Order: sequence, then C-alpha cells, then structure tokens
Amino acid sequence: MSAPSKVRPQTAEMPPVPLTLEGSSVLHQMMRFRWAEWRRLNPGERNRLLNEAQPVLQEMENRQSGLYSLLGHKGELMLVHFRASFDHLKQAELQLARTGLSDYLEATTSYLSVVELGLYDSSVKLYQQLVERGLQPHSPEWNAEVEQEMERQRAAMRPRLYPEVPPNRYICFYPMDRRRGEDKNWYTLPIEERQRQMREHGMVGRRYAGEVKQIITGSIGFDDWEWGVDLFADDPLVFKKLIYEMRFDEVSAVYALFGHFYVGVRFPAAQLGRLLEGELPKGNTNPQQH
Ligand code: 76R
Repeated sequence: MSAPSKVRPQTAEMPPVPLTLEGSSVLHQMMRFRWAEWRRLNPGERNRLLNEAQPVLQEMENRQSGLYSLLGHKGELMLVHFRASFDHLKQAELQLARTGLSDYLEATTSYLSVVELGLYDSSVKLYQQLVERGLQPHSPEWNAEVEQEMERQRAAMRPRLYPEVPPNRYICFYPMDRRRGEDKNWYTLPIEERQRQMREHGMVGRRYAGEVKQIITGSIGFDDWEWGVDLFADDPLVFKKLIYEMRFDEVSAVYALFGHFYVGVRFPAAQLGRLLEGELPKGNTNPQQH
C-alpha cells in the first residue's frame, strides 16, 4: 500500500456530533378508554359524542394524524400526529381535549419528538474535507460550509423529513436510548466508529425496504428517551423479524436500551363508532382512499 499523500484528519480535530436534519414535529398520545362509563350512556348520548368527535378526528387525519387501536393493557387508542411545529401539535391536543369524547379518554402516556435523519456518512466526509482545508470547527467559514451542505440534503430529503402517515395496517412504536455506561458508552466512541456501526445498521434495515417503513424521531431535550422508533407494516411479524435481526447489530447489541413497545392496528376516524361498538374495522385503513 502506498502511503497516503495526506494524513487523514484525526477524530480529535472533528466535532463529535453528527449532523442531523429535522422535519415534522411528532406527538404520540396513548389513551385508555373508559368502557364502563361509556356503556352507561344511552345510545343517543353516545351518538352525540361520536358525531361531535368524528369530524374533528377526520380533519386531524387530513393534517397527518393516524389513529390506531392498541393491543393489550397499555391503552385502547394511540394517536400519532405529524405536524409542522410544536404549536400545531399543541393545537391538535387542544382540539381533541375540547370534545366531549375526551371525557372518556384517559392519557396513559405520550411521546414528543421530531423526525430526525442522522447524517453520519456526510458528516464525517464533510468534517474531514473542512479540516483538511484548514478550517476551524465552528468558525464562520466552517459554519457556512456546513449550512450549505445541510441545505442541499434538506432539499433532497424533503419527503422523508415531512412524511405522511404510512397507509400500513400495523404500527410498532418504542422509545430507545444509546447506552452511557462506565464501560460501554456510545457518546464517547469516535465519530468514525459510530459511523461504521450506523452504516452496518442501515444495511440490515435496507433489506426490509418494501416490507416495513421506519420513521426515526429524535427526542433528546423533548422526552424521557433519546429516540422514538415507529415501524409500519402490513404484517406484524415483520416487526419481530426486523427487530430480532437488529438485536445482533453491534449498535443494538452493545449500545441500545429500549422502553415499552406499543403495537396497534390502524383504523379510519370514520370507523370510530364501529370500534366503540366492539368491532375492529377491517380492510382499507388509508383514509385518503375512502
Ligand atoms: O435514514 C436512513 O435510512 C439512513 C440509515 C439509517 C439511520 C441514520 C437507518 C436505517 N437508521 C438510522 C438511524 Mn434505523 N432503526 C432503529 C431501529 O430495535 C433496534 O435494535 C433499533 C430500532 C430500527 C428497527 C430501525 C430500522 N435508527 C437510527 C437511529 C438514530 C441513531 C443515531 O443517530 O445515533 C436509531 C435510534 C435507529 C433505530 N433503520 C434504518 C431501520 C431501517 C429499517 C432502516 C433502513 C431504511 C431504509 O433504507 O429504507
């Protein structure tokens, strides 16, 4: 091997933080349904509450909210809202809260985050080039170069930054952290090593393209875990297979910690009445195609 003409910049000269692009603001609302109280209402009153709530929820669907019927004791309903800002998320929360139906909905938990695309590959490449050109991290020249690159990426990634609720019947949501132990600590690894592990992670994920859609949201500073993972598929077994396979990725095996898992079935707001009569709506779950 011939000696490289230039010595590659060392990790110590590069910022440790990968560049990220942020898109939609996202709120997950998990709710229990007060079945006993609901059953005590007379049919007319139940209808009145449904007729009031349904248009509100349908409008939310048009603004990119998905309604899911959750399995198990963690809640009956999960609403997933994708919006342009935290203000718009808050507006959605308030709109729901002022319906009469919300008296029968009890929040069990929620999760606040923003769509995040981690750009490890471009970050390391760009940082190396800028260090080689003698630029100081965070100097005005450095920042201008970074901003130019981010602008390019932002334009290319627009559809992924502002996704629509995927039409798939099933959702799997869970929050996660990267480990910060004394011995194994993601945040003390050199950026190139994190880049290598993330690339391996992405390669495993890519084999599931077509079967599963993933939306990674960042929640550092917003909620109790560091990331939210949303997976969407038409066959829930795909969740198990993908997540099992990823447990063997170094980045998951060594550095991933997980919160609770929430699995739900999508249903259109127009079918909420059927759900509350005890029947899971079947078939086409994409409200846009009704
Ligand atoms: O965004 C991209 O497609 C580029 C590659 C990529 C990044 C940067 C990618 C691909 N992910 C990225 C970031 Mn992912 N992902 C998870 C989980 O259960 C587990 O073990 C992990 C949970 C799944 C199932 C999953 C799926 N990913 C991240 C991050 C941010 C970490 C950071 O920046 O430090 C987390 C926490 C995370 C976790 N990922 C993919 C997938 C899939 C299916 C892909 C391929 C997508 C595709 O190419 O279509």
